[in-house]
Amino acid sequence: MPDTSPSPSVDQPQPLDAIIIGAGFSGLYQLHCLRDRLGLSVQVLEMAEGVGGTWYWNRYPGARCDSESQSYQYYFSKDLLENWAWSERFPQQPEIVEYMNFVADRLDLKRNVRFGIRVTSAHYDEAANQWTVETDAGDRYTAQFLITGVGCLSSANVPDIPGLDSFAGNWYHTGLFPHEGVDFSEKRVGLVGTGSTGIQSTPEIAKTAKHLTVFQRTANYSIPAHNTMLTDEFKRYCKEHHADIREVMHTSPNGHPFRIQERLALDSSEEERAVLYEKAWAKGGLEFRSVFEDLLVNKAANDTAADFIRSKIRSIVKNPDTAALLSNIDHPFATKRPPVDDHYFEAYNRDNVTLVDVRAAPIQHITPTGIVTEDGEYDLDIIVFATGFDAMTGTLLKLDIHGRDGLPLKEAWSAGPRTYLGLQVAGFPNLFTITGPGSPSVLCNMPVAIEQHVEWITDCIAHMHAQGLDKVEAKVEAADQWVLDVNAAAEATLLPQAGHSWYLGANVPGKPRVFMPYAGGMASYRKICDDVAERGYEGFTFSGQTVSAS
Ligand code: NA7
Repeated sequence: MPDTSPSPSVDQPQPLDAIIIGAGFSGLYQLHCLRDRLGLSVQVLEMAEGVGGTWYWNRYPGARCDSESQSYQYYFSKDLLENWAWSERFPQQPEIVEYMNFVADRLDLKRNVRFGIRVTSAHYDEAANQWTVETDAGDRYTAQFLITGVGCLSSANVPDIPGLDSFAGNWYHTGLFPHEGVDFSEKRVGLVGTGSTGIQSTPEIAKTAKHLTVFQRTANYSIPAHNTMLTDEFKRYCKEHHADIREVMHTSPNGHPFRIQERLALDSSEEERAVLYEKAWAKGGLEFRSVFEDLLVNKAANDTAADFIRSKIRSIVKNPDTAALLSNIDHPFATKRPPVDDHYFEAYNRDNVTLVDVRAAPIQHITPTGIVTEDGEYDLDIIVFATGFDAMTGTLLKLDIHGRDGLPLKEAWSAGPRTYLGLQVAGFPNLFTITGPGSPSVLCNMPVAIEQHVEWITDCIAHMHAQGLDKVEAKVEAADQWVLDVNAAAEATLLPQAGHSWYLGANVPGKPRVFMPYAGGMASYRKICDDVAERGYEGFTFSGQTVSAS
């Protein structure tokens, strides 16, 4: 629903305490914390016509969250927890947007959000200790603090394929899908991409399309979701056990509501492993990863899970050539974001679905009538690009942020993102980046990562007010060390072995190859942030003075 609440006029006269960019999970909670807990003046600027962030835009067929619904919500408010109940095990996109509206309305947040406005630049003025933000509506806001809540997967990556402009049919990117939906009936549809999104869309599009051709560059693991409607009993359980569920999420490395089993894959016999994997497969969801604790650190352990999934693919897909193509996976399990599906592999048993290997025969160009690979042309009426995002840094860089002395963020990050704790960038005082690169973010169940960041930022600003401080900035040496820590955390896992993953920025031509999220685990990361604060915000400089003990 478009919001019609009053917003400041062009060139808002009084500087605000804070400007927040984005009205998704991050921006809404940050607004609530700063406005309602600290009593600050805050304006949220949001490009969309409603709340929801990533979920506002990602309306593609089959769009559904991979986190279990009871964990995909705010936990800071008993009132919110008690007055909301999810209907399905894995919530669909419309229900998530409904939830975001429920929160925004219950906390009366929309009156401080200006919708339908895009930030075009942000400049820090050292003398005034102020951020000036300009928008595509030609107006300007100033504030002491600038906080980005722009999401990690919000900058659509449309591949630069020659001839796309000439395509006579319609084409769409899943991250910018039309709100009115797309009618695939009687249409020959081409779907490019087999990440989480392509894997969710395939069975849905196949249901109505005349023919669906899936263009696969990299085969992918996927675990069945076994999605289901939630029983009243389960809903009641969730309401009565908030604290227990939160405790599990807060102590697990990925912020999910299940514990990683404390056992090593190779300590079990082949038969024992098979039983455990079967059980986990039957349960479904991301919990599959928790069967053994060493799947992401020991390649031999990982191979056991990878082989199990490959054998499942071969047992599901009837055409042996298609099965071979789908199970020819070139990276260890879960080193790329592991998708969760609703009968993805089964979709290839339909007569109207074909898989095309664009690793062996790459896409060459697009004509008015279809996609041409080295093997020939595929006639299409519609193309859907499920080709992912310029993840983690894409949207931040598009904001055209300039720090001290006009330093563009693009320049500060020319060799890859450099942050301290994923929260701040040296040279950009009073700028906070919620779930920024260098924080666990996409390796964690997002609401858990978001709540932790928002609360840490709120505490930091409260601390500044209490101490009469007006400026906070990450120290260069603290950021340098954190970049090393982020690299070391990734190197301690198998994650960098998926050389083409978006965690590394490898999906966007020309993007520096740097492992961006912090892979040391959410629980450890939370402790690091808490310790930093406890030691007087070690590694940060306040009001030009070094408060740090280091
Ligand atoms: P992903 O995970 O980045 O997947 C994108 C897919 O698109 C992946 O299979 C890519 O192959 C493929 N791709 C990208 N560009 C091309 C070109 N030019 N030609 C052929 N194939 C291409 O994005 P998703 O939207 O699926 O998921 C993003 C996250 O959203 C997901 O992890 C969840 O957290 C939610 P590649 O693997 O690069 O060879």
